[in-house]
Amino acid sequence: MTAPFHPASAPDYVPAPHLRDLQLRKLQEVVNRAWNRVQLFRQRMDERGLTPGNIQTLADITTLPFTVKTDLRDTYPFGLFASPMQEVVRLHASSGTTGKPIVVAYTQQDLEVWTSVMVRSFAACGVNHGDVVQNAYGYGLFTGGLGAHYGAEEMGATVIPISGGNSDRQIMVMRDFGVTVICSTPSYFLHLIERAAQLDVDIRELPLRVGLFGAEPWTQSMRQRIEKLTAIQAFDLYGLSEIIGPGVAIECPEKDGLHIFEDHFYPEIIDPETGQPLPDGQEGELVLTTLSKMAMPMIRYRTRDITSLIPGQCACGRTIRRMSRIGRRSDDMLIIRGVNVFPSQVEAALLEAEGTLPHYQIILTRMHGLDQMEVQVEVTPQVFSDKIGALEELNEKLNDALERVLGIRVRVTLVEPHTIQRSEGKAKRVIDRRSQ
Ligand code: DLL
Repeated sequence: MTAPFHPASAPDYVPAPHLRDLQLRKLQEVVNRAWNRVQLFRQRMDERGLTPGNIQTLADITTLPFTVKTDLRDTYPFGLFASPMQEVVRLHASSGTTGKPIVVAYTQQDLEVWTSVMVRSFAACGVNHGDVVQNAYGYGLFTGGLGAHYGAEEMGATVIPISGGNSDRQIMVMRDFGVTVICSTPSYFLHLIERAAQLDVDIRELPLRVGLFGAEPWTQSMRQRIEKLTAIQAFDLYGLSEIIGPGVAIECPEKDGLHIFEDHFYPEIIDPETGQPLPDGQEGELVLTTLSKMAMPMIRYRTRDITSLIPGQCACGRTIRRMSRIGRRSDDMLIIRGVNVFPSQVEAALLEAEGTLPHYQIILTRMHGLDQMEVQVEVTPQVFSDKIGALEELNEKLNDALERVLGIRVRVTLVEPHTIQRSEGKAKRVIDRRSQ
């Protein structure tokens, strides 16, 4: 599939030497801004004996201090702002799982940049004016809703700001309003697919053709399931509140990695243990520096997301670099009886098998001091209504598949469709009852 060229995508094709020049100039500016205006950054530069003048080449970025999530919490709510409140026109916040939320700020110019990267994201997926976009990302403090909204609107598409939830209404709107593009978390879209079937709506017969899915990890197998069930093109959209929200990186029709909007976000990959930079192609933690942010510049922000920068140029012709899809975070690793387990490995193993539904949950408990891991997975009604042998056979198959992937034996429980709680936003894959 190739998408017609959209003029907003022009910066995606800037020759690399020009892009590097632009990045260096913008890096120098943003470091200057943060140094002059953000006390924590100034202090960390002082400790290293650095001033903005030390940034002479792009490679010098590695001398700069990292910023981490706790820096945002420790300076809650406004401690990292580089603009006075009079210039801040929007605040968003992300709750996270523990403690205080983190607060992020935007000037008018920051919002314009955000909108422009979302326009480029939609364009890369072949969306254009004339499309009808159902935006099922949550509106509110979460960046997903408004981020996608302004991008789609700026592009001239018709936006339906439906937000997450109320699935029956989502299906009605999708069918009656001629929706061609859906934006949501992949897990919520799976729920919509399922609900549509219950309501006798066949998504394959609707004009829906493209989905921009993100805000949570999802696997290639999950994409295949979605595309098979709905006959749409499913694209991976990446972003995080600290950097801007959705629109940091997007897949193109090649679906061979996500293009990072490098003219605004400078990527590095580091070894999460040592903090040392890693070469292209090697997997590590993604570190991002905002090159354009005014209200809240982030210098070398450690995302905790694990990926690699893909060497070479994409067949689509874009010059901006790509990263591989984010399957996991360095902090979602579970250690089960000494073995490292990632939920994405579980997802991939489960979805390989016929008869499973893409709804699963991992439940951790502790018995006699030993960690136990149970994987609950829904199976199709057919498997459930078949004779008992079919269930046992599938159970055995999944057990073996998981053992092969994880290296340990875990308990698989097959459950009926709709047993696992659905989420309207990010899915909760792991329930940890070990401390209860
Ligand atoms: O989730 C922004 C967003 C909204 C992205 C809508 C895409 C679409 P936060 O709530 O701050 O922001 O969460 C950011 O979510 O560090 C990743 O761990 C994860 N994440 C986001 N997109 C993806 C993706 C939004 N495409 C955190 N694949 C990030 C995997 C993702 N993980």
